[in-house]
Amino acid sequence: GHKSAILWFTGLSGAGKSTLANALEKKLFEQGTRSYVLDGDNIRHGLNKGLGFSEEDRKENIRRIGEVAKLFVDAGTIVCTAFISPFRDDRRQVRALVEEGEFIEIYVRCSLEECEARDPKGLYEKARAGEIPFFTGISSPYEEPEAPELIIDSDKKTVEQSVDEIVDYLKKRAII
Ligand code: GGZ
Repeated sequence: GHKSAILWFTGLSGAGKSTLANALEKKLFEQGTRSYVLDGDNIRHGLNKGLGFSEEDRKENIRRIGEVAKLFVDAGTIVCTAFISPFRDDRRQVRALVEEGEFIEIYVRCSLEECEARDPKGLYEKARAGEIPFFTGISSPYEEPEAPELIIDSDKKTVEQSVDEIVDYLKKRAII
């Protein structure tokens, strides 16, 4: 058995949130623990279709994701969420939706320089050219977590090492 929890990945575009969340889901599955990943692919194209990237829309994006994540916790599952979630206050509000210890904030830390160098979708280049307004890190803020449960330096560790670190944490906290 396992406890339910929200593993809330936060960080810049290109920091590796989705990659880590999906690799973690796979690792947990291999160990016999079912989890589920919420990310842009299944949320921004569905439930939150129509929301953009203004401060107001991001706030609403995160609020809805928080409510959905809470439902997963109610259902007894582990849910991994992979969204930039740039505002401290929005993350704090999600934390407050669940019991103490059920919200695990994982800061996927990566310098803007490295994210820009990776630029897997060419979005930073477009943002620099002024083609994408309100781009996080360029023309919209990212508020770093002040007291995340975990910090993963994705520019210094492999995906495998990072996943192992998260799994160790979950064991230490008796979630899995
Ligand atoms: C940041 C943007 C923007 C702007 C489109 N700013 O690397 P990606 O492509 O796949 O991930 C980014 C994703 C961010 O959506 P989130 O729902 O995680 O953002 S938030 O939590 O702030 O609501 C990026 C793409 O969408 N994208 N425009 N202006 N990222």
